Amino acid sequence: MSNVVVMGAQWGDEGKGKIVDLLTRKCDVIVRFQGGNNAGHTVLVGDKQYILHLIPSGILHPGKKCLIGNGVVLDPAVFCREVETLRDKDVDVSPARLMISRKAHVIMPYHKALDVARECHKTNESKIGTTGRGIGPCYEDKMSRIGIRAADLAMPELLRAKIEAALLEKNALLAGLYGGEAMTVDAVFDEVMAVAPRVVPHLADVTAEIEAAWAAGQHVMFEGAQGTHLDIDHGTYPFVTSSNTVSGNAAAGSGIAPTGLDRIVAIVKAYTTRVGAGPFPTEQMNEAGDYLQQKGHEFGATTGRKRRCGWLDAVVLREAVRLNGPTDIALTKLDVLSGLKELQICTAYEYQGGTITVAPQEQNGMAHVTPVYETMPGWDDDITGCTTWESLPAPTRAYIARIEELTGVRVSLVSVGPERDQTISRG
Ligand code: 2SA
Ligand code: GDP
Ligand code: MG
Repeated sequence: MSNVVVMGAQWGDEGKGKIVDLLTRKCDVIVRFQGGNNAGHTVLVGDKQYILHLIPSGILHPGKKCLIGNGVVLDPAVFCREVETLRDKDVDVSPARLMISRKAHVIMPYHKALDVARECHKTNESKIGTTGRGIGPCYEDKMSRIGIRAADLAMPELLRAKIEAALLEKNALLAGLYGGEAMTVDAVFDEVMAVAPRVVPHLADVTAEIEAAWAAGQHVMFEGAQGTHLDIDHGTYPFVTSSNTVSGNAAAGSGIAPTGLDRIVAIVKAYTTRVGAGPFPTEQMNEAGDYLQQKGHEFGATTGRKRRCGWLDAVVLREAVRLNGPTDIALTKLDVLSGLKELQICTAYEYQGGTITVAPQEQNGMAHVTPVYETMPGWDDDITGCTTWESLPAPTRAYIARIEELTGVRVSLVSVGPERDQTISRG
């Protein structure tokens, strides 16, 4: 393996954390390239569970370097808390192995307040169900060219001036439009400066770090967050997150050329989940959905919200294949399907009087499709102990083969449980 991108093919929570952790063994450097602490990547190591929100999951492997790229939005207080939690568990989080791009944008207190205020003031139908972590408002400021970048944390005068300029607008919204409390420059400045000295030693030139790794013959992994259908351009807009989650952003979001990306692994959950609002054609608000939710322990890793659950959607997957160009698929949570008599796979949508096999492009088009299903036999066997392809029940292998047919992509990894060794590699 050379340089690999790991990205979610559905609406996030496909099990990226586990697969990144697994593939990290063959890599030397792990880079986060988009999103922020809205992400929740769960990794189980023995009896210890780690949920990483901001720091690349590779941090759990001693000696590997972890980089937070320019495409990430960084909440400095959350960064410090996550560093401390990891340090308490004896993980090395020194600046020598954990670095932040100077160009990454900083989530400020007013971003979080705005995120929450906006959601509160929306009608029920238009609420996005954000994580409330300030992600959208921070990316807005980046695009409006008034954002605060990580490098500014080492330049208090510039930081203060930028806060002053930003608050002119933010207070008009927070206090004026939404009727909340105005924020003072002093309070915001002091809050950020209280943690800045712990962040500044981690600032680095991420491009240079990756170049140095390559010059030394090392391999780099790019760890995606959220999923393809939450992408700001290609997802179910406006019910999306505020960054590009597709594989192409691994290059722009970490400051390298796209020619540096060799392998692209799409993480596919064996069924579909979504957390937050927005269309979800194969959602099952019935016994089957409850079964998946409970057996799969489908709760948000950041907010604890119950995840919505439904059948596998091959239209969603084909769209992900178009947008990401995966070389192979890692199929996760197959064990959760054990015990279901029959499995449904959505192979197409009925939409506007016709049948389509890729996602509609109109706003909220996905809310108006009717899934076309095919039925496959389920299996009763507990597969959590299977370690080889041959030991999987025949209906399980048939389900995987059908996914390969419907997507045109090879399933190279099969995950049958949350643990590192509950994975079947097909080479
Ligand atoms: P935001 O906060 O602006 O990014 O929210 C916009 C939409 O993106 C969804 N979103 C997510 N969906 C799945 N998983 C995410 N991470 C957490 C997890 C979520 C959690 O690992 O479980 O704990 O709730 C994630 N982050 C953002 C979000 O639900 C909105 O639909
Ligand atoms: P991510 O955001 O894509 O990293 O996924 P999350 O960590 O938010 O959610 C995936 C959950 O599924 C985590 O609790 C994982 O420990 C768990 N998990 C991952 N792979 C498997 C699997 O194959 N089987 C089961 N049962 N759980 C898994
Ligand atoms: Mg998650």
